[in-house]
Amino acid sequence: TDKDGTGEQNGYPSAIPTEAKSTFVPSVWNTTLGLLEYEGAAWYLRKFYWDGGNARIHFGAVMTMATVWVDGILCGEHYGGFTSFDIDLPDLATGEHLISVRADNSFDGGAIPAKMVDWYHYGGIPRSVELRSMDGICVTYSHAYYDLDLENRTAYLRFRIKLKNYGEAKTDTVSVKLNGSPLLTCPITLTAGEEKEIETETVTVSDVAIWSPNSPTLYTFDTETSTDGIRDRMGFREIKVESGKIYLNGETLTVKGVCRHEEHPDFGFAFPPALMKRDIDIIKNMNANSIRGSHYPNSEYFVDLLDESGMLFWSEIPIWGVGYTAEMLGVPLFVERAHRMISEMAEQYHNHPSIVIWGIHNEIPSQSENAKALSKVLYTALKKRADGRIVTYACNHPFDDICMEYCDVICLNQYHGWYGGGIESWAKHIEDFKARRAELGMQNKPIIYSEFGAAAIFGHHTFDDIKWTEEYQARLISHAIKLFMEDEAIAGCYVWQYCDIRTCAEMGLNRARGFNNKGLVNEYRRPKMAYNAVKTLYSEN
Ligand code: ADA
Repeated sequence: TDKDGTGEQNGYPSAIPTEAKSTFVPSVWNTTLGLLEYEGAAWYLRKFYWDGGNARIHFGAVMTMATVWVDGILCGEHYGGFTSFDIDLPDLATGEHLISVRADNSFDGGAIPAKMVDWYHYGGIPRSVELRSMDGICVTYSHAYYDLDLENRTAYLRFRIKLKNYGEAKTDTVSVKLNGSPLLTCPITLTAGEEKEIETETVTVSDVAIWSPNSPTLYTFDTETSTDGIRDRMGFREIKVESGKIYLNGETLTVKGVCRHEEHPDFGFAFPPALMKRDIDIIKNMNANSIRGSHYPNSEYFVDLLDESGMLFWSEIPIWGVGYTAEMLGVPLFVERAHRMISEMAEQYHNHPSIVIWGIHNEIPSQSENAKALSKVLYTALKKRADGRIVTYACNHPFDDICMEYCDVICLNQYHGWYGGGIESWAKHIEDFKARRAELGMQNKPIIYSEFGAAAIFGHHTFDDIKWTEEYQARLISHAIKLFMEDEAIAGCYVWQYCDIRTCAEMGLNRARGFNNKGLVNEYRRPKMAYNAVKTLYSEN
């Protein structure tokens, strides 16, 4: 650790200090005994052997600002804790090298997330790091785009492929195979060191198997040059919003969802794969069909599992609004980072069929002009990608929000019966908001309740049905779900939240145990009464 920021002067970029302790990557430092509350910078150093030639280091995620040195030379930096990034090391000599990474989770004036959030600021390297050998023209990504003729089960498929030439000027061919069969080839010429994105021709694929929650068929595709290649997966599905409804593959979709933090008290954000699978099983067992990845891009491994299990996913960036004033939303560094985070997320997760919604922010002061300008920038950037996904944000003050032109579906976070009003105030709120939507002339935008819920301490029961008991939580959530499910204007909901999570000190004393206790299961995945109540309601509707 480097509390006073002297690591660089102390020579950490170029030598493993004698006081260094060994640790494990991927992990967060907070789960190391004695470091639970540590915030700031920490250094990760490791020697590695290299056979010579161009190298690329791929980081799955580093919280939040990463600075990377190799053999004492600064090689690159990256801001943003939940997306992957690469650092190139051209012509790295044969022999032993030292990589040194400073991971810093402190906050500056443009921080995303802000210091004030309702989760824990874990630090470290929570996703894996890989060393790759790069030769000739290499494939950075290959993104599948398609139009679907659902009736005839025909797809019109093309690819946008990003290439980088690690060698001298070269002419080559890039080819794509779908499920092992040749699909297309495309001649390419790149100058020395050139990086470019190409777009292939469109190919007709007949008899496609459609990806859906009940039948999540995935296709594997290989994108190859003569010296490199990547294998990825995709699924053919269509999500669209029309006349106030959401349609998945031509059928009306009712979202039966749950918000989930990718967090566990013993692992933080370095979430174990087997537990990811278990979470999906627990959520499927509840008859839910969708997860909101609140409040940041989840591990790509998790999204792979969602693709395989047919679970629909909402992926968002960590702009958690209560931490920002309207003024802060206009700070150029903040806006630039937000834009970059949206682009990195959309690029990294492009091929995952489970992702049907992009979220641009959560509970920002959306009654302000700065919020409107930010929403416009982020919404437009995602729409320009034309990947067919729904773009939205979660709003907590729907009656004075001025950003709703920049969403495809109106998503509301509401806590009637918990923070304000009684459980019975839900019905009035819903009617009032529908009137507001009509006033705005936005009846063509369906409504989703993207958060609602109540805290319950696991195992806390009383004869009286009062706040903090499992009974009260189950009653409130059931009441709200019943209202949502019988209302034509409402396309579904996401219960806040799947599991109890550790939260940060800034949330103060209204977070019992230092946890947000609104989970349907506790932090060790033990079900509360509300879990079974939601399971019943989600099976009926
Ligand atoms: C907000 C927020 C969540 C959580 C929730 C709550 O809507 O988006 O992250 O903090 O409230 O529990 O109050």
